[in-house]
Amino acid sequence: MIKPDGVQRNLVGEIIRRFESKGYTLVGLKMMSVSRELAEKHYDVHKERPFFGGLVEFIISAPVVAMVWEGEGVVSTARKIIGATNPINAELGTIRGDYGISIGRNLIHGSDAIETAQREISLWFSEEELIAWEPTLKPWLEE
Ligand code: D4T
Repeated sequence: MIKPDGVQRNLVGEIIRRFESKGYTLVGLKMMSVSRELAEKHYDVHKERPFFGGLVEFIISAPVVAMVWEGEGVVSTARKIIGATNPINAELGTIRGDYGISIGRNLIHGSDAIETAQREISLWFSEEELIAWEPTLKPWLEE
């Protein structure tokens, strides 16, 4: 999910480009204003943390772009493409390393495990919004 700072900073195209160029397949995409209820559910694991309130306010403060990407190793590789949670520690070449300076403005959320991805996909998308398609490029990307 491209967070409000990524949208406001006109980085939507750049962020999508990184996943597309790597070879992943886009199967879901929508821009949306996030309800407080969805933001709270999404960050439920952090509800006892001191930054929870501010994080929820931030996520609902402007539109986000929710995406579902598919392909070999996508969850773990996406974490590498995204970079460390705190952009100050994120390697250059990652999204957060190249475009961020502050943990509360780290541009993008990525699911941290397959089970989390499954939970988050069903939270953010209905089944009809997910498109199963066969990219003609596939044999050139995966053996
Ligand atoms: P997300 O979940 O947004 O992909 O980030 P990470 O998986 O990399 O990091 P996280 O779950 O630990 O943190 C969730 C979210 O909270 C913000 N945050 C985090 C913050 O504002 N202050 C903090 O001290 C921490 C730890 C940033 C990401």
